[in-house]
Amino acid sequence: MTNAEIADVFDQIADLLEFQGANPFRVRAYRNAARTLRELTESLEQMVYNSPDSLTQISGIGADLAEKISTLVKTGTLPLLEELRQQVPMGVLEVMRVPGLGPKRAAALYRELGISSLEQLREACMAQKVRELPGFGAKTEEKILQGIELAAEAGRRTLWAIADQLVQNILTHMKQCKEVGTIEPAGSYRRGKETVGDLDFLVITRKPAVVMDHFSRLDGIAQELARGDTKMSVRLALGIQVDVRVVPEESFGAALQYFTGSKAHNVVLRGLAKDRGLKINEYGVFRGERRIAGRTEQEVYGALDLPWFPPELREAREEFQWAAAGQLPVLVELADLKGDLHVHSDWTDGQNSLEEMAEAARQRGLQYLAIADHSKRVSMAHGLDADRLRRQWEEIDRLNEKWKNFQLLKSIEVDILEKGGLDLPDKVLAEADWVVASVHYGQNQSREQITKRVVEALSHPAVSVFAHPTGRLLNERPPYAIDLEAVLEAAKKYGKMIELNAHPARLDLDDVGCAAARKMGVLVVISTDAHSISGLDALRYGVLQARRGGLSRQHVANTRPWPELKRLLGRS
Ligand code: DGT
Ligand code: CA
Ligand code: CA
Ligand code: ZN
Repeated sequence: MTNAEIADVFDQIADLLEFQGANPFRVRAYRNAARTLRELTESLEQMVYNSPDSLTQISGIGADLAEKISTLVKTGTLPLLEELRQQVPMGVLEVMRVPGLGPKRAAALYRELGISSLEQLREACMAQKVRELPGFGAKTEEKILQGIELAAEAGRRTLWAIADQLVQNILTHMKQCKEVGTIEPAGSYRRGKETVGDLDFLVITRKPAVVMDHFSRLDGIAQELARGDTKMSVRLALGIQVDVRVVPEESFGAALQYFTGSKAHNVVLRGLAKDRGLKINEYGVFRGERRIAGRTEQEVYGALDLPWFPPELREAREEFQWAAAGQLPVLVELADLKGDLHVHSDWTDGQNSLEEMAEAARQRGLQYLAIADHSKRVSMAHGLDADRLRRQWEEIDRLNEKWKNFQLLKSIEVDILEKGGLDLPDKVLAEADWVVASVHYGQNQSREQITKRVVEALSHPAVSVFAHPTGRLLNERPPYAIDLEAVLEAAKKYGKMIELNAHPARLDLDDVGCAAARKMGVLVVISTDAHSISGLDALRYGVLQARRGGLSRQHVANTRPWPELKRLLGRS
């Protein structure tokens, strides 16, 4: 059991106790314990087996909680948890997790309206019964409905990074079958969309039945949904559906084009074909009965006098205008990136030392790395005050003597405070190479309020970039109410940059935001926000998103060597 899993159990106990109206001090003890355990660097499991006495030395963990941690590690569950689960209807846990609710409000909904499932909650909102409860109101009711929508959707779409692992597994499995000639993933996965609904594969084979039999032996299939002569669909245990289609070799390009989509892109394409008296479908491009293209995507697009479009651009946004002008952009690539400008270390909530992070970045071919640990306001992460920050910078100076073609940058992820203003004195910020500003608190402020404090932060001379600009967490948290256009305008005005946070659950800016920055002339910085060495590998997800936004290397700040980037910041 990982520390995070143990912390989750304690959080769940706190939720369930609070739902029951238990003593608030008892509730808080579990919540605080969960937070402490989540931040602990040593493994609880190892402590339980190697030095159980040391558990009580963790702050906030007394004999009782230590005992519970041991039981959890050894048995995988707790009598208390099982007991609470018996007492509280299962669906209530889901109701609690709807944004804007929580245990207390879930309890009121249960007590007053008998609501113990998302479906019942939705019905009660639709019937406008929820707004009548004390402390709820029409606006809350509306918010709850949106929250249910989000919670329902959360189960439906898979993060691209997870889909990618599945795709690689499936490809490896399928290539073990010698009857599989060619196999390619299509759909939203191929377009690099940040979440995918289902996976679509196309196969060329002379023996479809053999290929489908082989596919049905893939590990992790929960259910076979459908099987015909040329198409098979299954549901994986993880919940995602996978479609495999067998297509003839002479139509492969047309099928790949068609099933890559997007639907909107294909609609425009069909219109363009029609204008020329042609017909396009998954079998090819036809003049009358005669197929004039279909074997490759190049051939299919070529038959319509169009260039081959990188799949990331196929959303019917700007790609057809670019093609008409003969100016398809050359999109940014992973190899273009020369540095990562937002990572954390074990000075705050990261897992690796400065040196470990630096060596890992060097191994990945980067020339610079900005250590942007949290500032003090983010107390949960042991954020840095001016003294600790300066000590970190001294260590960075020492480390930098080691390397010739690599540099650690002195940086900070400074919090934009709820009331406006930055979390560290101007004097300290002025000494940094690179200042990342971000919002962690007051995320629920009104559009005016949150936009104002971000615009103000961008006007600060020391700030370099605004990080994870909308705060969204895919499947978990919607964007802040922020006015992105106003933020981009401010960035433009003050010569600041905007981050595309490459964490697979953030990808914030999204593709549309990236395109907006490009059109406004604001440079985008692709950074990982890595909290460990492996987090550095997320750069590629960011690159995919940037490409979806139509960004070329010149639109991305960290394709430049550091000295050049520094000149752009006016900090030479
Ligand atoms: P997803 O799976 O929801 O993330 O999105 P996609 O884009 O992968 O959509 P999906 O799996 O329904 O279909 C894959 C592609 O096949 C889609 O992008 C376009 C094409 N396609 C599927 N059904 C239709 C359709 O009814 N009309 C048109 N024009 N294209 C379709
Ligand atoms: Ca799909
Ligand atoms: Ca599909
Ligand atoms: Zn960060």
